[in-house]
Amino acid sequence: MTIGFFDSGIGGLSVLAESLRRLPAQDYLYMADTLHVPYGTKTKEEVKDYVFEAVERMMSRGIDALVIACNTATSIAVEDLRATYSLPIVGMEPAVKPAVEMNRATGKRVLVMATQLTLQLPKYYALVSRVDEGGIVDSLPLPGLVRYCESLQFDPQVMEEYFRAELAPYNLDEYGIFVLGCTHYPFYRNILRAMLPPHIQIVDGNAGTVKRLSALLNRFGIEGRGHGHVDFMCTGNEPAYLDKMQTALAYVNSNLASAEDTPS
Ligand code: DGN
Repeated sequence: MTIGFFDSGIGGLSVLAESLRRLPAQDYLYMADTLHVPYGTKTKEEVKDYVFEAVERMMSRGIDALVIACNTATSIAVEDLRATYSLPIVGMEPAVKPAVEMNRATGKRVLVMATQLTLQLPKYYALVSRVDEGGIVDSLPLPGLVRYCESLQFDPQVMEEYFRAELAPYNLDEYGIFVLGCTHYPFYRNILRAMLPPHIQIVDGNAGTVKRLSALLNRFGIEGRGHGHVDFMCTGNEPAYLDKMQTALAYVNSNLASAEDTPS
């Protein structure tokens, strides 16, 4: 059995890493839409076409379940993908609901970071209006961050400077929790952890997505008989692509959420 993971680039590796940890007996096919990354600044229509083209290529390689390991692509295409393909499909959602719950006791605000497109879409508004009873959720688009990540820019000094500039308008004492609502952002978990005041928790939706995947695999009787083998595909034609994927997967592994800041 093979589980397909899709993202515009390397961001979905943060979800794949979580899945390799929790579901090591599956095999995986990872597809990156390297021709069209980043998605966050494209139109809805463009992104939907790109996602369908890439998923079609994954289908022809043969997958038994699909994870849309990209918040932007999920918001735009997951319902249409489910209507088109009969295999189990799991998408991403910024972890706003668990964050609001985990944060309740602090009385502080919640900051959701994601791509511009994710934060503009009706799905996000619907999510926030369902859970944000006290009007405590703020949203911060980080349009430059996917590009940094795709160029494997993980230098703590450079990235700290970037985050300090983005966070300058915010009074960090007012915030109790940050939500990483784009699958590229957990690459920066350790850098953020080191620079943020210790009272600010950092959560992402990766563990929740892998739990949903696991439940769906059980429901569909898709048993794990693999060994955590990962094949990589991309839409572009980059000779160094495989090396990049492997470097990025190793790097994101060292940034995975620890059990205590994982939303259940
Ligand atoms: N990783 C994608 C997400 O979770 O939204 C963003 C990718 C992009 O291309 N901007």
